[in-house]
Amino acid sequence: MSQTPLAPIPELYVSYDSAQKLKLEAADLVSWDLTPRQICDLELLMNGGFNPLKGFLTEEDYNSVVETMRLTDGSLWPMPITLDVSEEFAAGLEAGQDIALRDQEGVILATMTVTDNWVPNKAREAEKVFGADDSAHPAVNYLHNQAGKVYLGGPVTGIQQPVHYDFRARRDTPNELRAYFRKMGWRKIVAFQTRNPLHRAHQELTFRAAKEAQANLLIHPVVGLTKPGDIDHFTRVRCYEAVLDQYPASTTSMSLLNLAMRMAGPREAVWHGLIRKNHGVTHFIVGRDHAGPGKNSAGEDFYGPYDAQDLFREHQEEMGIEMVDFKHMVYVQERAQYEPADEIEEGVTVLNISGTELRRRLAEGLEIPEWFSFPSVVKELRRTRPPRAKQGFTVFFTGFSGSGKSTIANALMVKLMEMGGRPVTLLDGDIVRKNLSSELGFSKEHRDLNIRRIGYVASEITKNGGIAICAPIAPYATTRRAVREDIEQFGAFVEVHVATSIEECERRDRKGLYKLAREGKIKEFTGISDPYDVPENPELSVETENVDVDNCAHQVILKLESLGLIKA
Ligand code: PPS
Repeated sequence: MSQTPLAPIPELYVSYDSAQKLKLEAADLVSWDLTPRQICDLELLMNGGFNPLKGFLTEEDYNSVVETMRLTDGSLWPMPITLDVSEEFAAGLEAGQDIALRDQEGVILATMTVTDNWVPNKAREAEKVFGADDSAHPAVNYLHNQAGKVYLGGPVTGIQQPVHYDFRARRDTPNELRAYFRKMGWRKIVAFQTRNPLHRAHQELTFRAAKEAQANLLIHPVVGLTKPGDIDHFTRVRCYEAVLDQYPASTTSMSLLNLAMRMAGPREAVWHGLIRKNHGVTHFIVGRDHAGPGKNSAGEDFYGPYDAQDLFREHQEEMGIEMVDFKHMVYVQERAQYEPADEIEEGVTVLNISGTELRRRLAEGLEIPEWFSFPSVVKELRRTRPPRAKQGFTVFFTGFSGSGKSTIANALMVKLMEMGGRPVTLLDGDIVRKNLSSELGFSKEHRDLNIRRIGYVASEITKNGGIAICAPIAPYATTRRAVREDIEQFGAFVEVHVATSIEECERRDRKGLYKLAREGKIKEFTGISDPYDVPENPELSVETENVDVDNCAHQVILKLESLGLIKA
């Protein structure tokens, strides 16, 4: 560490004049439209947040990072920062070619010289970086089901920062934060990384951590991509702003970090430490199960609760940033204050509300006590998370053609409209194919596109407080899961498997399609000549043989009631 802690760190941006020139020249370059995750990565590459990286990893560096957590030059770097693209895009590139990297509106952010172009071993990456090739891990799921098949590597030349229209004054590059610390005369700074709203316990623990380290405090929340299902960053930032007032003036600051998290536990903790070091921070709070992704497909935790702390401790000297233990704070009723759980004597009344319990109380509109959170924070959360019975949701029927999806979906729609309260939209397979997907056929690619479109419309309806009822075949489990993820950001996703057997559907053959499929006159027919992944864990499975439609729809209504989505 030869640099003084708060000297500027290298960025990848060129000067303003060169950027203007490059922008014009780049009009002739092949363009890659960056995904939301790549935009986050690029921003931190360009502004030095990912120092010492100078671009997206080359194949050699990638392999080295995956296997050893180090770049080929020996620098510690635990996370592969790769530019994943489609096979078609990669196939058109030559070694050494410059490409333009653009945001989703086509604004050029950078150019990149593509030195490397390779097909990674994703299973190996999953095992080594995320600990298991298990798609229950959000980053492994992303790797296999969202990321492109080919990686490009090479140095990046920064032209301009991605544009953010929200909370501009709260966003700082590493050098801006360093300058701020210099100006304020802060020499020791404890950073707190978070992707959740802060409540009283967090306020206590962060302030204590800073006091113990005799340091100032930086609340450094992630506003890029976090774990699917997290509270949106707009709400969280409003909550953080409310909490900031609770710290003694000029001890604490907040800055937003446009990081795309991977939820990689131990490796992620080390990565977070390196990023904070680049932002001029000297101490970093690492808690139990830091950046944990939740349970694996066997229902067990991906990482041990202290794996992240252990790995961080092992590397902290090399990183030049010190770990501060996260104290688990609980409320002691007799003394009406928060205290570290491990310092409390027997016999006192300890109060605690878990994250799950908080979500339940919000979902059901129940009281959230003042000892737990600040009224201003609770008010924000209630605005975003109204009780479940007032939120939007999606009922997603899936099953073979002729299984009865549309009939049950129609009956359900009418019953929900009779109840009133929320607008109801039916996105039936046939209706969608006529209005939204008329150009599509039944190849896997087209079916996926069709279902993603339905998912998109349903997610918008759900986000805006309506009820979407979808009734496509939706034969592929991975696509259904992707749609679930899109929708669960905004409300409940209730998957209903209409479990009519293929034999029964063929026997009914209402539209005469099975006959044509058997005769080979319709190709790729689901259940006959095309696969159907039976849902493994649907919220509900309905049998239609010997059960009338009204009863099937009623079963769905009962399910919605039991989930608190409608009130009887
Ligand atoms: S998918 O797979 O979810 O995109 O299918 P979906 O949009 O629900 O469309 C299914 C309806 O299209 C008719 N049809 C076929 N189904 C399956 N396989 C093939 N090859 C096919 N060709 C046409 C069929 O009428 C389906 O309607 P439903 O309402 O399911 O019976």
